Formats: sequence, structure tokens, C-alpha cells
Amino acid sequence: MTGSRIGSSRLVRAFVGFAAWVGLVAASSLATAQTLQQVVKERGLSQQDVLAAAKTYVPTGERDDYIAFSSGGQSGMVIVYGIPSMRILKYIAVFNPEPWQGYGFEEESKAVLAQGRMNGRDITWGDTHHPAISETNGDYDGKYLFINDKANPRMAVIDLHDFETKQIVVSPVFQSEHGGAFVSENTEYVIQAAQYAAPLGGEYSPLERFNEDYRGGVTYWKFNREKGRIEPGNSFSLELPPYSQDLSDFGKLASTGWSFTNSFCSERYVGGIERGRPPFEAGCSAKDTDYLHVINWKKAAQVAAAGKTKTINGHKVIMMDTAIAEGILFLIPEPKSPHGVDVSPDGEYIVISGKLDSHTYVYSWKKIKAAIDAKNFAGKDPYGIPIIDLKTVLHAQVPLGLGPLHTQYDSKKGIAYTSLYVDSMVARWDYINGKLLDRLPIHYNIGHLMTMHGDTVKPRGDYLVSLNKLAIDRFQPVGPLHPQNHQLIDIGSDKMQLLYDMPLPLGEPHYSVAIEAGILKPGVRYKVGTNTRTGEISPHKTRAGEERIERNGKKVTVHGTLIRSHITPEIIEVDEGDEVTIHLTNLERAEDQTHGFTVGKYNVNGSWEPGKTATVKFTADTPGVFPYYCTEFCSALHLEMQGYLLVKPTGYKAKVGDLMPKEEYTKADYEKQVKACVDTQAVINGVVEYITGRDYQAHPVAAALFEDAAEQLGYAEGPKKKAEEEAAKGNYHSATLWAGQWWQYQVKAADLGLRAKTNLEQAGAGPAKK
Ligand code: K7E
Ligand code: CUA
Repeated sequence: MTGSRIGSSRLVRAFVGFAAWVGLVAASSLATAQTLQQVVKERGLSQQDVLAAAKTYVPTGERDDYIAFSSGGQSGMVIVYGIPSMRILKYIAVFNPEPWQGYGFEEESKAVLAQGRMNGRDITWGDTHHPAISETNGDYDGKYLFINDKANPRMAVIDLHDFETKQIVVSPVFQSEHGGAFVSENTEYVIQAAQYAAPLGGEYSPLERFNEDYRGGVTYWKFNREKGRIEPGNSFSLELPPYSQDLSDFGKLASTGWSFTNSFCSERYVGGIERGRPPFEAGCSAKDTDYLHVINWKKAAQVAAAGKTKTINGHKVIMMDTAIAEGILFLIPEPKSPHGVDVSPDGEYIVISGKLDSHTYVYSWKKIKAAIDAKNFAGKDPYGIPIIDLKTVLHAQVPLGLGPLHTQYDSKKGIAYTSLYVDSMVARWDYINGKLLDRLPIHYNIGHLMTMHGDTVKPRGDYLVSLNKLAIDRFQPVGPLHPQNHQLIDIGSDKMQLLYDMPLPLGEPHYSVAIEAGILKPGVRYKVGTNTRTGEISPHKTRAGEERIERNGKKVTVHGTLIRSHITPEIIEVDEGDEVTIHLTNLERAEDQTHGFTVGKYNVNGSWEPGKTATVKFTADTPGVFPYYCTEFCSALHLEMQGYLLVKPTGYKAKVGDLMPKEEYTKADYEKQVKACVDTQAVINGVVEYITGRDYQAHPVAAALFEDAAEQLGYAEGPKKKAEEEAAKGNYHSATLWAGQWWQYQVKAADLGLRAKTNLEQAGAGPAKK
């Protein structure tokens, strides 16, 4: 099913619903029918508002058609939300520690953040700009997400199986970066272009040697799809002139094998207002044009593989002279201070807008290729790179409005959308025939814009999101720092319609990408014992019954488990100064049964999704009593999911005996508890009979719940046996407590079983197959 079909079927449903309401209103004066009218009147809504609401409303329990991944700007994160509801679904921590996900608190995730260290320094934030979804044959495949860090030139890999950051790679050559992440048609490479020129590799050189020593460049990170990781050793860069390389895009279909990177400040101007020089902004926009870099990356990869490179910080760099000699690097003038460079879905056209030029330029790939093949060049730049004559490759120059920036494509051939920063508008236009079709005001100062699969070979149309730089008066004021404003626009009909304003209170998003929700196939649980950051089974995987505390000198190692509603072990006793390592495994199989773990005052915290094993470490340098607990409200007895870390002061002498409960419970208490267990078991048996009497295997959700219930019930066996043994010895106090634990497992099993039963009832499940 295509996205537009999903989208339009939802619209059809919405309209049918709306028409039914209107029909009711017309047909009678039913109290319920009046309500819609009343609400519309009371709230002062226009018909247009009601239509917008109907187009964006996703009824409770239903899901969105598309999932958007937005950069989180200076938050260092990625924001995930649904379209058309614009409901936020997740923040993915990438370059920054984030306690809710345990990221940067658990040792396994600290190791990921540590990959992003620079010059021996922890960098605990990032300026994320451009997310890219992995592609197969030029369309999103929903497997991986890449995102760049502009401030600290790095690239991160997020696995969309669990929406977790798995890898961070540091640029070995650049001092800053902007034109990434963009992927090739089959995700062979992820591109990352430098921004502000500096000596490659990070050496010092005075600004007086800007033209000689300062350089830009573009890196092609090799992605290994099987491993789901970038391979720095197989990656390479291209040395480029100090032209402030900006955004990039890969060619596709017609232009496959090529990539495009534009630039600003090809003037190579160096400011220094305090030294009496005109500022950067004046000198960097003096010329009418800058340069588009056209790179034959397939050939560049061969050149790099052949070793025709210089090694800088252990990284292969194709120097400009080699690139020129090998015929893999060309320049074309482009409109002044451009920002986006966006290749059309068929790869035939390249659209570039200059922020300071009111025309958007459409380049013809055929013409570019012909000029390259015929060596039809207008000259060379100061570094000897051939310059293609703009006139010979320009397809159209279209005046769209002021401050054009980025372009995205529609499902309809030849239709594109370009953001107009200065005009605060979205322009819809025909790039093949060079015609402006429609303009829609937005609020305010649009940067990037995004259509569904809008940078792939197969854009889906349906919706456009305008990523605005300013919100100003759109929302209730929350202090001088305003939220961002993402505006949803319907592009499904001839006239664009603004549907919804979404405040985004996290960083300043730059680019976003949106994928059909159905393509994503995230998991709901891990194999028990998984180190989620490597995907491998942890050597510290711990099953029920294997929990232990071991001491080796000053090192105390705990192997523990988490399951509703207890942490095993429940008491950890160490000596002042001990180095404590706690490996925990969440034994749950049930969907959404995450547990947290924290030890107060020790900055220890983590998040354990079903099946995950992760580790926290600390030095017990403060003696005292430190309660630990689960931070997720995971069951009715969540508050009781607790324990104690006891840190004995050096030289402490015991004052009291051991931890023996008072004898309180009697034979009568025990029998009462056992009766509760027997009654509960009868309820469970009824539920089991209902479920197994139906074809529950045909209902995956019910089947998973039932399986989980059976597992929980299995855990009841141990305490039941202990209760009976204690009772046989006449230890009714202990027997009552164990019977209580037996009952806890039954209650959890019953809870899950009843959910499975309800699920089957709602699905109208038929009788079991014989
Ligand atoms: Cu803000 Cu693509 Cu970094 Cu444009 S970028 S607006
Ligand atoms: Cu586990 Cu609360």
C-alpha cells in the first residue's frame, strides 16, 4: 500500500464521519447532533478549521500514517513524531547523555558516547542537523537512521530496530561540518561535508595562509549494512578548496554514482572586524555566484581503494590534484550564498536556491554530464578544478520568492516545494516547466521543509511539514526562549492547506525525514541478555536463579535480575571504598514492561527494556544507607520494587544481630493466604480454558500475552513449594510470606491472561483448531 492510499483512506473515513454528523444535524435535532454545532459555535471554529481537525485527528487507539525523524538541533537528539497527528513518540538521545533512556549512565551506552570523544575530551552534546534514513534502490528501507553533528564533526548511526544510537564516528580531518547526513541509493556511503575551512587534520596555521593551508572537503563514510555500522577504515575523504562546503545530496537513477555539494563564501574571504577588516558576512557574499561541487563518487571510491591517497590521522584523503587528474571533481557556478542542493526523484535535475538570489536554479544532469564528457569547461578555479559554464547546463531559473532555501519533491512528476525564508512562505512550483504554482504563508521564517519520502526516488506526496525558525506569537508564551513551530500542510489537493501548528520544545530542528509507518519494523523485546548497544548477548546475562554477589578484593560484582515487582538481589552490602559493578537483566517478555534502576546520591541510573542486560558502576565512597528502586511504574507493586545498598564505614563493628523477621503470622493467616491462592488459581484456570478454547495462536498480541502469563505463573511454583515446606515445619510466619509471593505471581499471570482474553474477545476469535 502506498502512503497516499493510506492517507486518502483516512481522509475518506474522516469525511464520511463528518458527513454523517452533518447529516444527523440536518435530519433531526438530536442532542448529540447539536453538540458538534455547539462546539463549533462556542469555539468560534470555521469550516476550514473543522476540516483541518478532521484531517489531522487520529482517533484514540489508531496510528499515524507516517513517522517523522527530526533533528533536535542543539539538544543533540532526534525527535520522532507521527503524521498527520503530530504527536511526539520518542526522543532518541544521540550525542548527549539522557537519563530516561539510561544513555550515558549505563556502561554499555557510555561506550557509545565515548566513541565520540575528541582530543581526549568527552563531548556531551551535539548540534544535529540532517537525519537520513537508509535507502534501498533509492527509497527508504526503514532500517537505519544517520545524523550529523555540525559543531563537533561527527556522524551517528541509529538502528531503527530499537531506535537506539549504536555508533558515533569522529571526522578525522574536519574542524566543523554541515553537509551530512545524506545516503547513496543503496546506503553504500553516508556523506559528510566540511563547513568552515581549516587545515585538514586539525593543525595550526595562521589565517594569512588561508588560501594555501585551509581546506574544505567531503567525507564518504562506508556503511556496512550487515553489521549496521560505519567502517572508518574503508571510508575516505576528498580534499576541496576552502569554499565553506554546505549541503550535499547524492545523485540517483539518471545521476547515479555522482554527488553534489554546494558552497558559500567561495570568495575565500576572511573577516576580522576587530582588526579593521569588513566582516565575514560582507566579504562572503560579495560575488554573484558560489560553486557547486560535482563529484564522481564511484570513481573516487576506486581511486581511494587504489591507494592514490594521502593519509591524514589514519584516514584516506584524495587530494585535489589527484581528483583533478582522475577527472572526478568539477565546479559549476551557483546562485549566491546557496543552501539546499536537492536532486529530483528521477535524478535528472538538481535544484539549488541562493539565499541572496530570488531565483531558484534548475540544473540539467544530462547537460552537466555532456559538458563533462566533452570537456567543455569555461575555465579553472585557483586550484585548477575545471569550471563548467553555468549557461550550458542551466535548465531553468525560476523566481519563487525571497530567501529560497531548501527543496522537496511531490509524488506528482515535476512538482517541487521550496522554502522561502525571507517571505515566510512555501512555494509549490513546476521545476520542469519553470512555473510557480502556489504559495502558502507560514509562521515564521521557514528553514527546511519535508514532504513524505520527499528526497527519495519515490516521494509520496500527501503532507508537507514546514520547519520554521521562529514561533513568535503562535503559542502561549513560556518565557523568552520559545518552542519551535512545525506546521503541517496538506499538499494532497490543488491548493495547499495549513492544517496544524506543533510546538517542539527541544532544540532547534533543522531537517526532518518522514517514512511510511508500515515500512518500519521495530522490535518489542530483546533476546534475554542482550547488550542493546552492540546487539550481542552480554557475558553478564543473568537468568532467574543465577543472581549472585561476588567479591574480589575491593571489587564487588553483582549479577541481578529485574521482573515485576522485584529486584534481585534486594540487599547489596559493601564496604566503604569498594568498586561496585551491577549487571542487571530484565527477565520480562511482556511488551512495554521496562524497569528502571537507580541508587540515590550515587548518580546511578538506567533503563531496562524487556530482555536487556546493562551495567552500572560506581565507587561506594560515601558510607550510609542508600535505598534503590525501580523508576518505572511497572505494576501495582511497583513502589515495593526496592532494595537497600548498605555501605559500611571503614572499621564499622556490628551492633545488632541478623535480619530476622518478627514472628507475627499464624497458621490461620497462612490458611487464609493459601485460600486466596486457590481462588485465584480457579480464576486463572477459567481464563486459560477460554483462551485455549480459541484459536489464540492466530492472534499474535493475545498469544504473546498468554505466553507471558504462562511464564509468570511458572515463577509461582518456587514460592508455593517453599510455603508448603515451611508450613510442614510449622514455620507459619515464613510460610505465610512465601504464600504471599506465590499469590503475587498468580496475580501478575491473571492480569496478563485477562488482557489476552479481552484481546481475543475484541478480535472475535473463533474456536480452537482441532
Ligand atoms: Cu538549518 Cu540544513 Cu543545517 Cu537549512 S540547515 S535551514
Ligand atoms: Cu519495575 Cu517499577
